[in-house]
This record gives sequence, C-alpha cells and structure tokens, in this order.
Amino acid sequence: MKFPKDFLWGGATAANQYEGGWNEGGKGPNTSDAMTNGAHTEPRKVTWRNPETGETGYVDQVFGSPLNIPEGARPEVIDGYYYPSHKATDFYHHFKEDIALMGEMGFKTFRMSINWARIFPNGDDEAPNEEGLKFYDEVFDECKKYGIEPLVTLSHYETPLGLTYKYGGWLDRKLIGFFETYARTVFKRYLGKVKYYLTFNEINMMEWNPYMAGGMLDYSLQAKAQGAHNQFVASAKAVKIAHEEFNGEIKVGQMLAYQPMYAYTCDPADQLQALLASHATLFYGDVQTGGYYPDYRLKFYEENGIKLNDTPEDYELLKNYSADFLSFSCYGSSTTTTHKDVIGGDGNLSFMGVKNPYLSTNAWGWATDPQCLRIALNQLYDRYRKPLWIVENGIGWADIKEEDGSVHDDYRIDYLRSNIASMRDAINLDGVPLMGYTMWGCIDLVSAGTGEMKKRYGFVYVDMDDLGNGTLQRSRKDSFYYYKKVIASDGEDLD
Ligand code: BGP
Repeated sequence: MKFPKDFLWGGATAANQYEGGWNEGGKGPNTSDAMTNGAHTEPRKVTWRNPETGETGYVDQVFGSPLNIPEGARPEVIDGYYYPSHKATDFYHHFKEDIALMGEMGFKTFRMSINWARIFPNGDDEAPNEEGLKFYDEVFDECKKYGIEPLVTLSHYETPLGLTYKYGGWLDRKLIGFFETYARTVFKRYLGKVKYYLTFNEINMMEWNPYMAGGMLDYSLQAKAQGAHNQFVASAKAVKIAHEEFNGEIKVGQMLAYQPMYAYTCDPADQLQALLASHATLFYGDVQTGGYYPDYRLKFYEENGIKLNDTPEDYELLKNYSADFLSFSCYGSSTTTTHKDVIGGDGNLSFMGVKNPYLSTNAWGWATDPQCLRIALNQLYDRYRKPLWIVENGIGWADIKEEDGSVHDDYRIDYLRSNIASMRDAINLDGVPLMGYTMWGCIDLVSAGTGEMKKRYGFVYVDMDDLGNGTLQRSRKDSFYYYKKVIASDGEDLD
C-alpha cells in the first residue's frame, strides 16, 4: 500500500517557537513574546507591567485556568526574564540552511506561520512593514528552489500585543477588519508563491487558553464565545477574499486540535461523557468547516446566558464561505471517565484526560496511540466530507546528541512507523481524502506548552538548551534518514 503520488509530505513549525528575530526588521511584540520559559512541572509565566504605576510582576499561565493579570496591568517584556520566542531556534537567520535540510529529506511541503506583528507591528497599522514582507518573500523563494509548497498559518499562538492593549484581543469585533487587511495583504503579496493558508492554529484552544489563542485577558464564558465567533467570521472572510479576489488560486483551511476521545469503560455514563467532551472540539469544526452553529452549542449558550454580539450577515458568511479543507493536529488520543477512582491524569496537558492502560506515554505524559490517525481521519471525514490534512503529529523527547553529532532517536522512528501506517490505512482501506502530512517541529524548536527546548520533536537537532545557550548548530538525527526513505518510497517502505 502506497500513498498517492501528489501526497504532500513535510514538516511543520510556527513562528513563535521557531523564528526568533523578535525585535528585528521592524517586527512588533506579540503575545508569545511576553511568555517566559517553564518546565514539565513548572508553568510558563506571562510577565506584566502597570503603565501607570510602573509596577511589574508575572502570573502563571496554566492550561484551562484564568490568567490573573492585575487590574490596570498588561502583558509586557520585562528585564530579567528569559523569553524563548525571542531567539527561538533562529529560523530568521538560518532559513536557507534549514530549508536546504528539508529539501534533502525530500519535503514536498513546509508548514510555517507568518508572524502577524512582523507584517503589521501593532496589528492595526495603516500600512504593512515592507521589511517583514520581504523576509517571507525570501523564505518562499528558497522553498521554491527545492520544489517545496508552503502551507502558511496566519496566526499561530500569537497576536500583536498592540491589539491586546487597545481592544482586548479577539474579544473585539474590530479585529475581524484588521485580520481581513492582514490576510488580503499577504494573499496578494505572495500570490503565485503560496497556495495554501490556515487561519488560526488550533482555533479550539480558545476554549482553554484565550491568551495564546486570541490575545485575550478575559477568560469568562461570554468572552471565549465572542472571541471564537469573531475568529470564525474572520476565517470566513479570509475564504471569501481568497475565492473572490484571487480567482480561486488560494485555498484556506481550518486548523483544529483533535484527538479521538475514548471512554475509559463501557459504562454508558462514560460513553456519554466522551460524546459530550468531544463536542467541545467539534463545535469549532462544525462552525468553520461545517458552516453552521450546532444546536448543542446554542443550547449551552442559552443555559449560560451567553449572548453574542453578532449580525445576520455573520451567519450568511459562515454558511457560504466555510473552510476549503480541514487540517488538524493529532498527537495521540484522550480518555475520559466518570469513575473518579481511576482519575489521576498524567502529563502537563489536562486534555489528555486519564491514563489509558493500553498506551505508552513519553516523559511529558503524552500518549502514543498507533491507531489515532486512522480513527481521527474517519471521524472527521464522516462528519464534514471535506479534504483533510494532518498538519501536526509527532513525539516530544529529551534527545541526546552524541559526540559525533548523531542522535539515535529510534523511539521517534517507531512512532512515525505506526502513525504513518495508520494514515496509510485510512487512505487505502477507508478511502479518506488526505492531502498531506507535516510532522510537527521538523527542525527542533521551543515547546509551546512548557517553553522548554528539551522537549524536542525534530528530524534535525538544534544545539540549544532551555535557557537559549548553545551554538544553534544543526545536525541530522537517525529519524532524518528514516523519513527521507519513507518519502522517497511514497510511504511504501516503513521498515
Ligand atoms: C500544538 C501546537 C504547536 C506545538 C505542539 C506540541 O498544540 O499547535 O504549537 O507546540 O502542540 O506541543 P508542545 O510544544 O507543548 O509539546
């Protein structure tokens, strides 16, 4: 069993974790720039300053909990802290070398994100920053040399901080207009160079982390509902612009964080809980890819007194300009139960739920599930009947580099082997239309969840530690050669 000839094999990255050059080339600060490093057991912090009093401090940024920045203060970069996004793994100065390595592996596609504040430093500027636009021109030209098709996320866990200060981030409908201008600007500039875009990375993270997902400080149910609505409308407008102003040459997809939700037992109460838990994710797919607000969500809004600031035209837009394709991240599965005695949780991400006894986990508690891609692909295709694209999958590991520069990451090769086989089965046995696969963090980069460097995902090792010390030298891991062989054989040779 093979993959289709035109299957888009590649890797994925994000500016906030990979690009660096945070204050170079006219770029403005964004939300990720005010986030410090953390550790497996230590949350990342958001640092703040009160512009009136000059007082500074920090708050923990914990997945699923509110961000308690004091009244009058705002997220800011403060001296004396380490901020991993500032240098990241320095794609800004290494892009030629890195894209050459991708070319060597045989990549057909490269998922990256444009740093919004590099194009519009405050988010609401009248004119774009030419130096920022030029940087990505060079990146896309480099991709072209190796026949690599870029897949570009417009907003990956970063919003220009200016938009947080002035408007409270995505809570304000005005952001729809700023995003429209941003999308139109880059669609036009890179026409002929970039065909595939995604609007918001893991848009459903609005549910648990409105600061990272939308530059918001208000974590109330009302605010999250409004922030998500505004991003849906902005995404539909991006689709409309792509279709109507660029002759359909550009395709705009949705990006969802998705992992199949399992019930821990066959107790119907567990089955029901798994179904209801999956709604928290599927709601985002239903609106952006399905084109409609699902009844279970409208009921929830009604019961909780949530009222959207919306217009009838919003719903027309959502219906007529739903996403062209649905992309998603999937690292493993989640398991849930009503049987409190087994609830303990594992790892740093509560959305993984309870420990599944059939699966092994990495040091961060993330479960490796050999069937998750086939299950996810079937579930999502059954529901939406649109082309799919796996844009994140992979395994974080504290890799060890040997003296000669080699890294023996057989655990990553095992992970890839089973995950690639799982999507191959979905294509060949179930007929799911899958456009491509981009393995997460193809060149080592900073972890979004913990801000650590040691949680590595790449085929290429980058010499840098958790505090940014190191030569930034790149070296090929064993998985580099494995992935190269897989791509060269169209996914047939997985040995
Ligand atoms: C996804 C994000 C990525 C990436 C990945 C791995 O949720 O879209 O930005 O970081 O998860 O997570 P982590 O970096 O926390 O290991």
